[in-house]
Amino acid sequence: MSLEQPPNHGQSSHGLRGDYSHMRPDYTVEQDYDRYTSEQQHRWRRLYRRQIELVPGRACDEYERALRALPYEEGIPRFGEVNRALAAATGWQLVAVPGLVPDLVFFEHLAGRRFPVTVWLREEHEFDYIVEPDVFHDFFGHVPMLFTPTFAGYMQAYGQGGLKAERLGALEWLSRLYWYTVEFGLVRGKDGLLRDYGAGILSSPSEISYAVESPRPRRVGFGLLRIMRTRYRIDSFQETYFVIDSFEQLFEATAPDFTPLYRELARLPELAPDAALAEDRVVS
Ligand code: HBI
Ligand code: FE
Repeated sequence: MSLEQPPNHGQSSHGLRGDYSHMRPDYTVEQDYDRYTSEQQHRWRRLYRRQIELVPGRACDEYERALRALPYEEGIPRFGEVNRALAAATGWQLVAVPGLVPDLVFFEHLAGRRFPVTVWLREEHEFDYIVEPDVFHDFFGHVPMLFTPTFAGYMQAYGQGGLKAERLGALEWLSRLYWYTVEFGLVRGKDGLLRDYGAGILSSPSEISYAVESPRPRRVGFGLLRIMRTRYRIDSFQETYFVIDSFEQLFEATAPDFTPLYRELARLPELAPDAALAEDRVVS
């Protein structure tokens, strides 16, 4: 089980999938919709039909409401079609990219309310699990949450914070915040029950229920320092999930300048993914 890999900065294209040969300086490409084969369209429909069945009672209301209004049933979504609805909802736009892009490029896009969405779809042998983000992970996992204004505001603030963090040498700490919120975050629903909002959970056929139902993982109340101290694994279920009470809490907690936090983090030992601290607010 590999521990946290250095956040993939995508500096070189070796080992990265996707065609980076025709991209613009900002790493964007055309979606080139006609390039998708009928097998890929069919695979998308199978991925979608399986995953949408798992959403009720597990994903947060904001996510489910947005997902059901999105034209995903028939096949791989067209960026232009989703962008018309997204611009009206929160002013965000999706931009097509060949795959993972360097952190700075990624932050620049988020800061400009542009979410980079990978254009390629996983292979048949990756139907149940894939490490890199593909078009299904991005559209099914990330895009619906961008229709929630407060969460979209957090994503833009994250991008702005990333540009600052890079200058301060704080990227590793900040990538943990992304991991434990945007990718693997849980939120307490209005009914007090735990719900998924993280894209890595919502696009996974197994983790979508594991994260909110299994007794095995630790579930800890959101804490900025606690999260940024905690390493993560990229290729197994999370051992710890962090729970926010609302997207407003997430947005407000991360509004202040992080510089003093980074100074404190430099003095604190980092924590293993399964660490348990006495001061942890354990959430059942
Ligand atoms: N690039 N296309 C893409 N999608 C991501 O989610 C992404 C990325 N580059 C870097 C990255 N995520 C992480 O390192 C974030 O923590 C920044
Ligand atoms: Fe992702």
